[in-house]
Amino acid sequence: MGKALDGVRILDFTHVQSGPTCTQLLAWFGADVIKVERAGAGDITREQLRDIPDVDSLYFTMLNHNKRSVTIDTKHPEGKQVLEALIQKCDVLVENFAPGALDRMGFTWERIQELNPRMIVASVKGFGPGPYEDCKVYENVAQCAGGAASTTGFDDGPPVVTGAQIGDSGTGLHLALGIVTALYQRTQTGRGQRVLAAMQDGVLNLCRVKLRDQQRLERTGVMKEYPQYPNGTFGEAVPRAGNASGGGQPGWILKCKGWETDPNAYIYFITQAPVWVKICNVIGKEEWATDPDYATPAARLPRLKEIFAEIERWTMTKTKFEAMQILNKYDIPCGPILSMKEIAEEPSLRKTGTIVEVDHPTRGKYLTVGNPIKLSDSPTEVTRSPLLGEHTDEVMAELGYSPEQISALRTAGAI
Ligand code: CAO
Repeated sequence: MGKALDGVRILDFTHVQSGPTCTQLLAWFGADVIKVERAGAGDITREQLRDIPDVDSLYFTMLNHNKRSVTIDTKHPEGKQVLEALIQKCDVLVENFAPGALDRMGFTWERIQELNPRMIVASVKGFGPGPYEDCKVYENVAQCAGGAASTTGFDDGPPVVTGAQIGDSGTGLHLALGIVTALYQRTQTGRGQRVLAAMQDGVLNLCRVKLRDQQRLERTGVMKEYPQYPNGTFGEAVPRAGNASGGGQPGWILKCKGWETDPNAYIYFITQAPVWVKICNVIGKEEWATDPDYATPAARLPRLKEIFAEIERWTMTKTKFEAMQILNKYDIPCGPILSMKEIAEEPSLRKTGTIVEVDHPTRGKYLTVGNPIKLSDSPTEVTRSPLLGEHTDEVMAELGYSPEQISALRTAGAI
């Protein structure tokens, strides 16, 4: 069966996490992704957080599946010529260098246009145009600058970053969408274009509801679904909401049986309005179904702390999975707090290809997260990440270089 992006060639100049997650997705959809790395070293993540000496780290292997690796010194005059040939042959150049690095290599937008007017040039940068545009940025900087950290955590604690890599992998996703959109537009215009996904913008896009709340706060001075209501105070900016969820359907994380020793014996419990009567019955508080202090969502908002404490008395008598089973029977929205160990061992995730076991020549077998986006006509097969420079000769031959020319370029240090 063919793949959605069959025939699309990507010149992959990405490194670390944000860019590689983007090109990995495109590779899973069938694009031929040619990753350009520096000879001898390669993507810095190959050697970061290694768990086996001299073997590509999980950090690298889990972000670079289904790609080919070529090593080119892009600052070497003859290396630049190879790169020019690649630019002429590819559809998309993806990069996430520090600002200005591509220009310093001599590959400005104008130069790339000269070489290939159909080329789409897609970049991740930390910030868009503005006071910080020249800054280097990593994941947590983006989380802080995009509004996630100031709104995450508890009211009485410092700002907190989240384990979900919304700055890196989140921006990679945004960039991938920009690229396929530009490819689609090119089918009509015949022209390439630049695609920019700034990490601050990507994080802010994911924090959209918090900008909503900023404006609500400015208008009303209070947000009744936040844990600060009714006892705490609100300041000028959206506060950290702990584990609270939306206004109509308040939620919180509650202890389950075993919480004293298991750090993940918890459940997320949502007091969804349509099932309020069922919740009252399950936890043995039938009288709350008709008591005017509890019967309506508005009446419950100032009492959420007390209500969740009562529900927790019930959840603490069950394991998170027992509670799930009972609550799901009544369509009460809830979710167990799953540890990474539990997720890694979950058979249903293996079955759907969301967790995949991959074999690697020097590492052996390891687990990875497969393609989270499933296309019915473009199934994903996850193949291992390339060794450094594994495909240099193959790609050079495709560009028309003879074995003698390849060998001369190698001797010159260009590849
Ligand atoms: N041959 C020769 N030189 C190469 C090369 C190759 N194949 N590949 C890269 N280089 C050079 C670049 O040209 C650059 O040189 P100059 O500084 O002389 O122009 C140099 O390697 C380093 O590139 P860099 O500045 O991008 O790398 P860094 O490790 O210093 O910074 C990072 C890393 C991530 C902070 C920076 O790339 C960045 O801000 N990127 C944009 C935002 C981003 O994607 N951040 C997320 C990273 S994931 O957490």
